[in-house]
Amino acid sequence: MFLFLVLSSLLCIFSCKDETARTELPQRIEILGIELRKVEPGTFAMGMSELDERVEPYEGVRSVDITQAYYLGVHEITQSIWEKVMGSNPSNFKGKELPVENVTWKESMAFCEALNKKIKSSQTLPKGMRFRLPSEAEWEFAARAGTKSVYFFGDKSSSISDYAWISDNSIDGTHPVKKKKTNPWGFFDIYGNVREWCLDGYEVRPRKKLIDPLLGWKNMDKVNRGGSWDSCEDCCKTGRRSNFGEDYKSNDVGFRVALGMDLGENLTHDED
Ligand SMILES: [Ca+2]
Repeated sequence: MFLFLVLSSLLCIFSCKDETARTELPQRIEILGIELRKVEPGTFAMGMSELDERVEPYEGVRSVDITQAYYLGVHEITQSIWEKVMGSNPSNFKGKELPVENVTWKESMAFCEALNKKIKSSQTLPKGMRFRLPSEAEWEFAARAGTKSVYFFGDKSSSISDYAWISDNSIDGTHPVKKKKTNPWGFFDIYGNVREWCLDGYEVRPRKKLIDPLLGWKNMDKVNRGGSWDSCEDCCKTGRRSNFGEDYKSNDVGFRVALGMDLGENLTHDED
């Protein structure tokens, strides 16, 4: 009986602690017009199945644990938000609510650093969290939103125009963010509009369980996800990766931000 009580108490301590940690973080945060939604920790299968053996090492399915809650932008970073933080607008297609594009991976990283500095005095950020690009695993976990299908709305692409601006419906350009339906967790433009830079370098995925992975950090070829206004349906599949050099820029490449703990990326910290 005594042992039972001790075990029950321990279980309560751990579960209550976990529950407390969950409730301490708000579901949504909005800063400088950036709307972010919390993503709870979880396990999922990242990648694509039935691949050619040459591609499998790069895109094959791996089990991934996300062990810490993080926030992901509900929308792609818009030009108005970029201007507030960076004071310029590099985009090819101009419009305040259009996603910023024509930004390199390095410039996207610089935006996150500038954003962190701009709000440094704010007390509204969850403790220990900072703005950065999402890891590829964080991006796909939120994009899948608990689904295992090829797209978050099913295995067939027939309804993709309800959710995405792609080559079939974009009329050769970007569109204001948040105009299509969201994925099941409330994220807009996961597919299409602009493809989105992630933290990871493009590298082979180790054949093992991956825990909070950040792969290929030193690789200058960087991952981007989701396809763009210039993509076919196939290029938007949830597990599909694409990659460009860290200095590459194009009118169909942008990003959304994450707010989370460091993943070991050795970003420059300003602790002042
Ligand atoms: Ca997108």
